[in-house]
Amino acid sequence: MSRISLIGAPIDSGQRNLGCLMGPAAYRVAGIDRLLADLGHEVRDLGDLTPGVLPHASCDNPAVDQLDETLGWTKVLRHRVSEVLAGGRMPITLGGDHSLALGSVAGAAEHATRAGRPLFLLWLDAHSDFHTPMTTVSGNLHGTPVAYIAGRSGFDAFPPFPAPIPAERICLFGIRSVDAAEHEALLRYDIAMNDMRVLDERGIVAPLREFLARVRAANGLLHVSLDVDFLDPSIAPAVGTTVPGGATFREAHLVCELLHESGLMTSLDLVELNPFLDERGRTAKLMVDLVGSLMGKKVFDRPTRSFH
Ligand code: EXY
Ligand code: MN
Ligand code: MN
Ligand code: MN
Repeated sequence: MSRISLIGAPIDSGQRNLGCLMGPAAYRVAGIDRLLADLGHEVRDLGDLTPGVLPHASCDNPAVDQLDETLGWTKVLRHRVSEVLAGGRMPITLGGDHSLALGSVAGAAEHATRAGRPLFLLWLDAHSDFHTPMTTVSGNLHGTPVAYIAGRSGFDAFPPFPAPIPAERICLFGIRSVDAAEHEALLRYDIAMNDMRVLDERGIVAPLREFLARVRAANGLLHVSLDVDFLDPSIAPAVGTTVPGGATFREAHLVCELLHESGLMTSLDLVELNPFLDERGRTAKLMVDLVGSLMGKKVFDRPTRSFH
């Protein structure tokens, strides 16, 4: 049984499709709190954050035009995630676009530093999100969090990241869209790049188990950032940045079931849901179904993992 705090983060300043701000409400309508309670977890819904007083910030890249709003949101989210973890609870941040990870992962890193344990990051996404505010062409800051978390320069307007996560503690998983500037930078960082070609050849289990073994060996904390576009658009169309060839329904549930069995996840983001982009909330319901697998829902509760 986990003690879970739901944090609504209706952030949409990291990209330009209107609709992510409805994400937290969609997860609640899809019954995320009831699902978790039915699994025996103790759940508190902390409601939705507000961005606070917006700083007057700018950067030299004219394409970036929502820096102040994003800064406002990520500062309050960083503090909330850090204090939830300090209280011994698991924060599940309901997004909102992926720029929220500029705050949520920073909050998890603050806690990891306080706890004296290394923080690991599992990034389930079609995109590497490895731009800086200076390299992004779109100006959409949702394409930058991994760069900030890994300690790349170019985030002068943001608070210093508590302790940049070394490349060997970051696992990108499901990647199938990398811009030229990201590609050039990623070749200089030894980040585990489990793009879809790797997953096609090796499958889901081996790469994920290898990463989880490293987390366990280091007595690490694990932050999981789940972008809706990790999933194949045919099963999860309600996201503004779909890329064909994503994780299938079963692959996604297998990732979540393996994470649950590992017992290693300490914080979670659900990001990029845009309920305006599908009908009858089917993507929101799928994401909540995946949270069920992440938090212990089983078809058949085997006494052990031996199923070979
Ligand atoms: N790499 C492209 C850009 O920077 O605009 C697309 C980024 C999409 C990011 C979404 C959250 O994963
Ligand atoms: Mn906006
Ligand atoms: Mn993303
Ligand atoms: Mn993405």
